Amino acid sequence: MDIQTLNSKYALAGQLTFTEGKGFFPMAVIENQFAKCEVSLYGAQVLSYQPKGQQDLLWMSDASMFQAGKAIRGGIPICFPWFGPHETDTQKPMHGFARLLTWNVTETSTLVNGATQLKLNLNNKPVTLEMWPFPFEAEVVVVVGDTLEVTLSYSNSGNKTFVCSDALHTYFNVSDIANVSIAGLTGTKYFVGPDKDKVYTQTEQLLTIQKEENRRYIDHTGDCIIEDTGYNRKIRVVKKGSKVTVVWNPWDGAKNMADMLPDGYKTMICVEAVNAYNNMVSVNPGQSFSVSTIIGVV
Ligand code: TA6
Repeated sequence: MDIQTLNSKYALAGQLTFTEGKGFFPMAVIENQFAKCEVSLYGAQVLSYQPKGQQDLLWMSDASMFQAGKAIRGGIPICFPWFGPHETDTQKPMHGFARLLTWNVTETSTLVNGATQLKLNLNNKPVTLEMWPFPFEAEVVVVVGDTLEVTLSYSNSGNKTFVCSDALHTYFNVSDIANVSIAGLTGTKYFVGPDKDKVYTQTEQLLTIQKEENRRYIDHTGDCIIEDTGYNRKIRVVKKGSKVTVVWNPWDGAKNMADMLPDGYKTMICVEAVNAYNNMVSVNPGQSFSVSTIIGVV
């Protein structure tokens, strides 16, 4: 659908319009009494969420590519129907295909509390069936209020059970990684990177980042608080329907990434709502599953 048609069907006067974003990707721009937010239809990816009077809560790489077939580096990438590399075929795209396809707008509305809601949808098509042989219907619902709530739901529209993994791979914008600590993970078991065999338990009350971190906290459903003394704020990260939390900062590894500046790691931290590993999601025909992340300044 072109921008003009999107606006004529789904714009909300004074709150939501569609425009052409970077890479010519159609984008919803939402601005209401609470915040400004941009959502790319490519990947159903929230790119920015800036509550009034705040720095953006979300980080976007200055070197991100906005190019069909490549993932956008920043905001909230949607990982589905697998998280990380594909289990048996590493030729298939990292983190699934949901972040590499353009989603359709199905509904926009203003909620009773004044928040703005946008619904996007992606169904199976030949290109998805080639990579993953299951009929599905997926929806992303973005609610922009004094918090940002992003929900990914998917249902099985075929006749065989599928097992998948997912993530809301949120990149948070921070003043400097040296000013950041993360609470809410104490006592939780985690492994590092893909090495599932060595399991550690976090003993520290606060996680600080002083090197590359790629921790996968298992059986973790609670909130995290990201404290940033530079921006003088705490961000609460709430999840629903997610049993794994991933904390990632590539540190020096940013140098080897085509879509991140070498010092890009200094102003970001990923705290992700994930289902994977010992918490894969199994969806029977006709059934559905949802995962949400809710972020806001406390
Ligand atoms: O969620 C952390 C992670 O799985 C890391 O291992 C890291 O590779 C990252 O995601 C980014 O993946 P991407 O495909 O976006 O480069």
